[in-house]
Amino acid sequence: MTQDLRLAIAAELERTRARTTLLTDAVDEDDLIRQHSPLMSPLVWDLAHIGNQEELWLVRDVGGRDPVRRDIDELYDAFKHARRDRPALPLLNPAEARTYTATVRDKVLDVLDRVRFDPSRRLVDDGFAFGMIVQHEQQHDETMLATHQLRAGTPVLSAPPPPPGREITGEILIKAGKFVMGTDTEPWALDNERPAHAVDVPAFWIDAAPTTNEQYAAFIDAGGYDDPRWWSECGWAYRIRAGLEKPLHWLRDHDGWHCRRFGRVEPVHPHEPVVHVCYHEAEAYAAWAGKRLPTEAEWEKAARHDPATGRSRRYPWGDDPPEARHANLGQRHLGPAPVGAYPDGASPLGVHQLIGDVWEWVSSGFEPYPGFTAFPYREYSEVFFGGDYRVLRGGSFGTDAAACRGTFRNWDHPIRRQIFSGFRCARAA
Ligand code: AVJ
Ligand code: FE
Repeated sequence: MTQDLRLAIAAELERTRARTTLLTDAVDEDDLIRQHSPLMSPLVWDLAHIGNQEELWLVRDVGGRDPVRRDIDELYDAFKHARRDRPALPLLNPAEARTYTATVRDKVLDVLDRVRFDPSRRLVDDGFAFGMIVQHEQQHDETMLATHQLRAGTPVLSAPPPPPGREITGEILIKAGKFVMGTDTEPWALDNERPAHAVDVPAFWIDAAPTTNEQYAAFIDAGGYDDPRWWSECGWAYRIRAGLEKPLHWLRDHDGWHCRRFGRVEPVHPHEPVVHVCYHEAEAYAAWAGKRLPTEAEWEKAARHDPATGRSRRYPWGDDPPEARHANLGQRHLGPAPVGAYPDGASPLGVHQLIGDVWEWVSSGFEPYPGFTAFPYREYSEVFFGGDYRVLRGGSFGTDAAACRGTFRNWDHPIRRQIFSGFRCARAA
């Protein structure tokens, strides 16, 4: 058992590092050091930060070993320097950052060989600290993928196109009643997903698929960006201040909408979920459509509640981990798949693509569940509760399966749209 866990962790660490290497070896030195947007870190900061978090938790804390580079902790502490200020720091250069992360990894593999997964030590029980660090690296890989999307210049990433879609329309009724939200049993679930607790959710309708580009373009064509009726007060103020008039990366051409994707310009695919919209745009679209965004509890009930058994599943399709047939995850494709591309990933009631493709904005702010305790550090979740954040659910095409499940909670400022964010609508029944 213990040996299986060790092997599974080693495989996850290696698979994840291959993705980090792909994202950082794809560009030249100058592109690693440069800041592609004030919203993002230089890629070389993410790289060394990945190594530094791994050192802090797995080498020093779990392993009880001496520091590799205590002198750089401050540079790679995300709370000490805002993203826009990071290029001016005396960062490790690309070669140093690669050597540092590799040195840390060697030590971690040694720690992993010797560690006892002692159930009375919560940090290592079930390999939690290793799972947390795998997820941390995958989260930064998704952030680096968003940096690649913002980067100018010739394309460096490629991937096969997603599978074809099929028509999925309409709404699914989710009946009133209690369901279990959050988890006590998912071994690598992070603190904000815990504890499991019953929530009584009134009946509601939820869209069977995420909002598509075609639907979103109809909102633009109907003057949705010019009518404050559809926008919240602060959403409208932001729409004016930032001059929003279409999703980020869209371009209007003589023959319709195009978008820039990882350095290539492509026609906007009508049946793919819209991506790169902020919360305010999602909210305005929903109001224009006569609907609203789902609450976080509604989203999770649609994704996990099995009406036949009353149980909450790990994923919409059941308890099995994601396979390629279930969901568009893990950067296998460089964009969302058209709706209907993953019938095997639908929920028991027929809600499609809750997992993968695009992160889905929900109407809830980022708050702790009843009984929350910060673990293992306050800075992962707790310091963000009660702030100006909205929750996003379900993961995107750029989210790895290790950092995505029915209970996983992401959050960001409601104005952010450089992330792979879309939405689906709901309404009261
Ligand atoms: C959970 C995605 C909001 O990237 O800011 C990475 C994850 N926390 N390093 C982020 C995270 C610390 C976090 N999000
Ligand atoms: Fe981080």
